[in-house]
Amino acid sequence: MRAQVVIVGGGPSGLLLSQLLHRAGIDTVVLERKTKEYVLGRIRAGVLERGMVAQLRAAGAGARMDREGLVHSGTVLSYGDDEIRIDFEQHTGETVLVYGQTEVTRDLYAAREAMGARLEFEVEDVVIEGIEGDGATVSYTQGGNRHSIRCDYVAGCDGYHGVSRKTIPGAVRQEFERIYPFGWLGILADTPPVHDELIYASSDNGFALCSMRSKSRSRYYIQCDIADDPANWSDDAFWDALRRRIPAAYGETLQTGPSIEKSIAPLRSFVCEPMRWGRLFLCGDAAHIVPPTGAKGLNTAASDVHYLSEALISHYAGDHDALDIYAPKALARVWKAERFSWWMTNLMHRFPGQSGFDRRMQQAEVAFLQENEHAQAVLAQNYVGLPY
Ligand code: FAS
Ligand code: PHB
Repeated sequence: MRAQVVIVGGGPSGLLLSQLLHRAGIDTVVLERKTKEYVLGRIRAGVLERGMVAQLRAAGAGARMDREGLVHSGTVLSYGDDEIRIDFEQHTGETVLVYGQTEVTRDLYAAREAMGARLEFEVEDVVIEGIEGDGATVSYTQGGNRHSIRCDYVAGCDGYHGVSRKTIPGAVRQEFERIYPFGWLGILADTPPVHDELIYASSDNGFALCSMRSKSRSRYYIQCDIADDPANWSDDAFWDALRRRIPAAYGETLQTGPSIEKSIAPLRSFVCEPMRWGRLFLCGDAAHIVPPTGAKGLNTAASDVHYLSEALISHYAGDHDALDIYAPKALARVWKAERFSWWMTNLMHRFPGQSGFDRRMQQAEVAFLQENEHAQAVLAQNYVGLPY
């Protein structure tokens, strides 16, 4: 088989990239380790930056998002019973869209199938070769048979645990990491959200996030021990812990119900440099991970895809310098997303063994945010998404 670009990974990065390239006449194949149903069963991000919204529309996969997505013009940060509303529109003129990653992925699969895309599922033992030569080869096993695809370029969109990052020689790769000493226990419930905007709550009992998927489906998270297990948490225990972390006024109106999903996400900051090696380009979680506190994971994958799709389209149109621009440009925005996510995580969480001084530093940061419009504007600019 042959393709201009082989895309390893059929999550949001791989699907969005293949859709944008296909619409520009560039031939791709997407190789996905799991089944489509498994990929769609993942519950992950919930907030889309303006850049991601624009890309989904450009990919012809934004119609349901525009119908069902919830436009949010601000968010609430609370500290005990004190709360600050960050007004995105006042500070940036922009909003964000609340629309789950699961639905984004579903819409992208529908768009890819409508275009007759080459999507290969349940592939195993993917091996990427020849990325330093005059053409690459990607081989894989599917249904017990070994296949091989010759291609010009490979996009590694296979997430943190994928194979593409490890294809870059270890002597070349530089990896930067911070692992946080806690996780997020998240639940999905068919209950009306406790507030019409998101609430990022910090309290002496730990962090909580009140989010949503629609006006009748809520998504809540509480900070939990890094070694915790969802099985340790009854629904009632979760609701009680959440109530103790959000302002009392919201705790009194919180509508609880049975959880329909319960899982724990570890928190880490991670970046791999370079994001390109020869004919291999890394995109999304394959190259970087952020703690979800700043809602930047999926959205930074989207900016990678924007830069890479533009570079490949320019390259195939004859601009042979275009590909050299991808990695430095993507990485510059990745590090700004890493900084914001790290800052939000340090601001809002209770760290085990945190000293009294560190706690006062957090409280002083929140007090400054409460009093200073410019500080609120900086948070708003980062949250709605820095320009591409
Ligand atoms: P993904 O990991 O989504 O997709 C990679 C795909 O590659 C997967 O489908 C995988 O099956 C496939 N793959 C892996 N290895 C392969 C191989 N060898 N061969 C072929 N295919 C292979 N972000 C937020 O903004 N907010 C959140 O609340 C949030 N919560 C998260 C919770 C969890 C548990 C995780 C893991 C991430 C979360 N994220 C969140 C970040 C998440 O949304 C990612 O940023 C987003 O999924 C990135 O998309 P991809 O780069 O496509 O990677
Ligand atoms: C979510 O709705 O899953 C969500 C929203 C905002 C975040 C993280 C997760 O920062």
